[in-house]
Amino acid sequence: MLTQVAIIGAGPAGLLLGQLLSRAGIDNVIIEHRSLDHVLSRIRAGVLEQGMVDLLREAGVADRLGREGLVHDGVGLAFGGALHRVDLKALTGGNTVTVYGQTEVTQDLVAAREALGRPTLYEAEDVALHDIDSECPRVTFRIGGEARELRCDVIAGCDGFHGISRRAIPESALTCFERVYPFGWLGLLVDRPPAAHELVYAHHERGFALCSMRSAERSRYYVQVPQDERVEAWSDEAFFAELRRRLPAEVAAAVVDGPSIEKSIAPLRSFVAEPMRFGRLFLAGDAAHIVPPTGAKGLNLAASDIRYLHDALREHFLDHSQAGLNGYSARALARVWKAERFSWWMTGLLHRFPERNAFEQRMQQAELDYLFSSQAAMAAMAENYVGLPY
Ligand code: FAS
Ligand code: PHB
Repeated sequence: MLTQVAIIGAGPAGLLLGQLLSRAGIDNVIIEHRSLDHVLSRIRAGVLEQGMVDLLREAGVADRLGREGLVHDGVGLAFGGALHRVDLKALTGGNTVTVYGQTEVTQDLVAAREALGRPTLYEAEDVALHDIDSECPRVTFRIGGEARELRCDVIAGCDGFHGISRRAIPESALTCFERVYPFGWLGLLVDRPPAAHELVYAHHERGFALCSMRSAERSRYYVQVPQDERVEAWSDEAFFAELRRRLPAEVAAAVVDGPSIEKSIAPLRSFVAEPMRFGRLFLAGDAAHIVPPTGAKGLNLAASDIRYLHDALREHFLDHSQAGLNGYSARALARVWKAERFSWWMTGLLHRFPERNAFEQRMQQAELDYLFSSQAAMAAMAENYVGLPY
């Protein structure tokens, strides 16, 4: 098999890149090691920055997003038993966020790719990259036991944190930065109306909690749990009781219980691999970086990476210029590190860190007090939350 761009991974990054390249007339094949059903079953992010909404619109996959996405002008922060609203729109000169599940984004991208008739090879086994520092890189894999090879000009490593693309880069050529947090997020999805019309991030002495949503009928909740917590230890009843303990009274009273349709624990880490390129292999999305979900940046960073990588590949294939590809890693990392900082800051601000000493606990309290006593501090938080410019 031969193509111009081999894309490893059919998550949001790989599918969005495939969609943009296909619309530019650049041939591409996506190789995915899970089934389509598994890819579509994942419950993950829920908040899209305006930049990502604009990019999905440019890719021609934003019709349902336009109909069903919930535009939010503000977000709630709760601490000390009180709920404070951050007026994102007023503080950023009109910018907002859109609540629309990553699952829906993936569905829309899968449908668009099928409509274009572009190839996505699901359930590929033993995917391996070869000659990535040559002008003729190759991908080998097995489908249904049959050995296959895909020759290409460029490989886009969009296979997430646990994928093989980053690992194909020699360790000597890669520098990794990481912080693993001493807790995780226990998430629950329920078909009940949300507790509030905007998201509520809650700091509480028992631990962090988040009230989010997918629609006016479907809610997404999270509570901070110890790093080694098991999801089996949590009944739905126990989850909702703990969630209410961590929320201001008026929000807790509005939480509507119901049977969970999904319940899982996600670990929290900050991670960046530099550079995001080796030869003809380019990393994008979680393959190159991970943020704790507190700042709702993971999915949105995948989108800005794809913006930069798509533009660079267009220059390479259509204008025969290497400038974009040569500048891709530095350009993407400049935005990645700012989102890493904001996600790390939001996580430090809102979570309970049992290992922190008394001084560090006071620093967290002072950070919260300062945030709500300073218009400048609130504006800084707002401009990062809605998303820094691409
Ligand atoms: P993805 O991991 O989504 O996709 C990678 C794809 O590559 C997958 O389909 C995988 O099956 C495939 N793959 C892996 N190895 C392969 C191989 N060897 N060969 C071929 N294919 C391979 N972000 C937020 O903003 N908010 C959240 O609340 C949030 N919650 C999350 C919860 C969990 C459990 C996880 C893991 C992540 C969460 N994220 C959240 C971050 C998440 O949304 C990512 O940022 C987003 O999925 C990034 O998209 P991709 O880079 O496409 O990676
Ligand atoms: C979600 O709805 O899943 C969500 C929203 C905001 C976050 C993290 C997760 O910061």
